[in-house]
Amino acid sequence: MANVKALLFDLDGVLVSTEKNHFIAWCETARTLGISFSKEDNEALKGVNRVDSLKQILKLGNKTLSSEAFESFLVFKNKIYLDSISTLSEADLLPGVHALLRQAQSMGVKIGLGSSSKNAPMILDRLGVKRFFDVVIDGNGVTYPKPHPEVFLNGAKALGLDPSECLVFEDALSGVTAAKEGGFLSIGVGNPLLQNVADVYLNNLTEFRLEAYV
Ligand code: B16
Ligand code: MG
Repeated sequence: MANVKALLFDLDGVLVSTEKNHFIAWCETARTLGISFSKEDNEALKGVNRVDSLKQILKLGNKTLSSEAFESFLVFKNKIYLDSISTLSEADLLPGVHALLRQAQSMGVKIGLGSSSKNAPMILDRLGVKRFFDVVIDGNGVTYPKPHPEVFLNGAKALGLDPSECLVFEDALSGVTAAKEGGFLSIGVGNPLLQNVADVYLNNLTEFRLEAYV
């Protein structure tokens, strides 16, 4: 595929390995709720926004909460998550990220973020890579969460591009589904479960050759 004009990146699990921090925070939340929650259960939450993730955990435990309690567990989870990433810095960028952002920028290829996370702006800032992004679409600005394609469609639209001119990098099944539904070429990164699902699979971003797509 040639003629690519933009790269749209997921955040957690693609640019930075914060998926493990989300997992730890959800484990603690589930434990407090008396619900057993495994690594396999967590796989279904990757890329899924905070509200839908808690709904899925409650479903696992066959539990319901009042709207006040639901809200307080969202705050509880986010506090554990934020505490666990308090020392996040540029050193936490995943392999190949910085080099690819620099290369894309120098080649005039646009760069966008398509994340479900409401913490995305703060995390980009802490990683020191905000300056590379031409557009940031995150959990604060979408109506329909992944696997709906809105987050990536909004990114392409903001850049004035067609999905066929953009690549989407994702570590989650929900995100690859969103990319495919939106008409984007999906590049699965760092999650072997995506090997037969994404259009292209990479162990990490050092394996990506931008020259082959522009
Ligand atoms: P927050 P991504 C997603 O980010 C994560 O994959 C998912 O684990 C998390 O629950 C979701 O963001 C919401 O994050 O609680 O920070 O708003 O992978 O789409 O960049
Ligand atoms: Mg992700």
